[in-house]
Amino acid sequence: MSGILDKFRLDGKVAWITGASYGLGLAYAQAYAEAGAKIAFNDINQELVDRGMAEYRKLGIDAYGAVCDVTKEAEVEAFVKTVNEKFGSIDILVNNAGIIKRIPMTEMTLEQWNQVINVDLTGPFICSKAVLPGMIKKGSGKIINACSMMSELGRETVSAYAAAKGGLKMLTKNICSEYGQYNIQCNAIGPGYIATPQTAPLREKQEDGSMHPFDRFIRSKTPAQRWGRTEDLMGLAVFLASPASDFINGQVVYIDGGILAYIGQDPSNLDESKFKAEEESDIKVAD
Ligand code: NAP
Ligand code: GCO
Repeated sequence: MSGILDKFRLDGKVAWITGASYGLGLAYAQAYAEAGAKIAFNDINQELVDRGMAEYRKLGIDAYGAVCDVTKEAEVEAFVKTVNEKFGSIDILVNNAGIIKRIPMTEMTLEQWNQVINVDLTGPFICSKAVLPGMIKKGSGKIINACSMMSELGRETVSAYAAAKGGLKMLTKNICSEYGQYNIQCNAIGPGYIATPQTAPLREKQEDGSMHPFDRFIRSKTPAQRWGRTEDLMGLAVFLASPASDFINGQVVYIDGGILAYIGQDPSNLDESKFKAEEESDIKVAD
């Protein structure tokens, strides 16, 4: 007789995590593989795919990886066709690929704005559109979008990213609304501030060795007074990809250490001696 933990298994499922050579995407893929899924991932260039493949091999995961730009519909369709041929139709899509540009809006060019919107919002549209027909035919599917604190809050210099992540929250609700009738669930993970290469500039030590002001700020806004780690997100990623969440749809599940619930404290009250350096969670190809 199967027990409740079997509902969290992904045996026999095919999972595609976009932009998963490192960072949160690699963590999601590792968790899915441990839960029994076959893993497919893409990234923006061959160097990243090769580094990602090396990481997956180190983890004992026989992943399929290829270069695919999520903003290019033809590349996405070709990637999905290959995965379908290799593993069968895709059961789980994680729209993880993302970029951010931290530029004051008055200084941001239209090209920079469009770059962020294209990857962070249009990319998930293109990738979801590519996998939905297979999910409809199969009578089940899971689409998980990478939302953010910026799906709910603004902050200086991230106008394009916040607009994209806010839009992604509504795309999540719309895919739920349109395809829930086919037993397809579309939800989103809303990470707080997680120690990955994407947030490394916000944690870099100052020249005098002191904490980055933003590091201190985020710790003062987080009840746990720490940055999230990629492993903090793995359980939620498996839950949202598994039968255990079949009646959850259209939700953004925030995994932020309490940021959205907490007004925060005066950063100067923090006892810096308590903090150990946040380890980078994964590889990052040099820019
Ligand atoms: P990240 O630096 O945002 O990496 C995402 C991956 O996607 C990178 O490998 C990136 O390649 C790749 N990518 C970029 N553009 C692409 C494209 N057009 N097609 C395919 N792949 C592309 O990593 P992360 O911090 O692990 O974040 C993962 C996701 O979670 C992102 O959507 C991010 O916005 C979101 N998120 C992150 C945090 C956090 O605190 N880290 C919090 C909330 C939400 P490059 O290395 O060349 O850019
Ligand atoms: C920033 C950060 C954030 C995080 C994440 C928070 O510059 O504010 O990069 O945007 O990446 O999205 O949830």
